[in-house]
Amino acid sequence: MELRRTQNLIYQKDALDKKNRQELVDFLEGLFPLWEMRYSKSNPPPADDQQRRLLRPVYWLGNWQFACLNYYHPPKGINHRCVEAEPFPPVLQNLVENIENQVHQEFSPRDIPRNWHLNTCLVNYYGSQKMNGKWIDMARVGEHKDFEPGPVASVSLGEKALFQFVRSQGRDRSQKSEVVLQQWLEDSSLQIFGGDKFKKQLFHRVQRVEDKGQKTFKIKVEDFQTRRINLTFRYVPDEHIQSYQEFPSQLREDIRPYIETLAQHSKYFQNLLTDSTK
Ligand SMILES: O=C(O)CCC(=O)C(=O)O
Repeated sequence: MELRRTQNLIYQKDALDKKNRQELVDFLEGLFPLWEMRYSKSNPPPADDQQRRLLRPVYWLGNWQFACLNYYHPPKGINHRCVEAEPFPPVLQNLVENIENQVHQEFSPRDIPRNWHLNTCLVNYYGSQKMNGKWIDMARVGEHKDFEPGPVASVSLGEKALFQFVRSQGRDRSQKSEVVLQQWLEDSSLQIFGGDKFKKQLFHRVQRVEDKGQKTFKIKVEDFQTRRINLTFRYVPDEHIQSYQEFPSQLREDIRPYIETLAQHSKYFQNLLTDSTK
């Protein structure tokens, strides 16, 4: 098994064996991802942006960070951002346990927050969307940081993606960000990054996803062809994950249509709606 390490960055090719990969794909193909809008009634777009759909469908496990509530961003953005969601299925529990062990072996304790454990998973679906009869490639993610504390682990399936750590030029769009390090993330690979450099100083992005036409997934999103799935595992302090019922009524109203859509296929979200009407 090929393993590449620099300080606070691990890349492991073939981290999933065939059986685990297939189990994971079966699980993912059974999900019904959401295509979320960035803003909502109580969180309208700022002056320099407009209401828009995210570039890709997503699914969250552990807790759901709806884009329209803004993502988890300590120290200020910790309340009413993370809605308790479905637990990790067994196929992910084993994987997560292995990753957590690896982090404790390979990372310095100063880069692992107290109580750190991977309790949040964002599943990103990369591919093309059919618009006015034409397939448009949407397979990328702009530069950003993940603000959940501690190391983040990322598992990739499908076509390989060019992942880059960049030094950002901020809001000055005339200047290109400087690529500091890049890595092709291959099918069944695992990447783990943490520490100040990779989490706090540099941004990261997915510049493009190969389109060799071989690897596609049966994902239940209309007019969307998925050729790559990425799972990023993160840690949100448990006390910042709140149940839907604990959210203020305006925020519940903003996300209720999403919860209702999820409830069409998920027992967990069906029960959540039943409980919230009691
Ligand atoms: O798809 C990837 O490899 C990266 C995803 C990512 O940057 C994120 O979920 O924050």
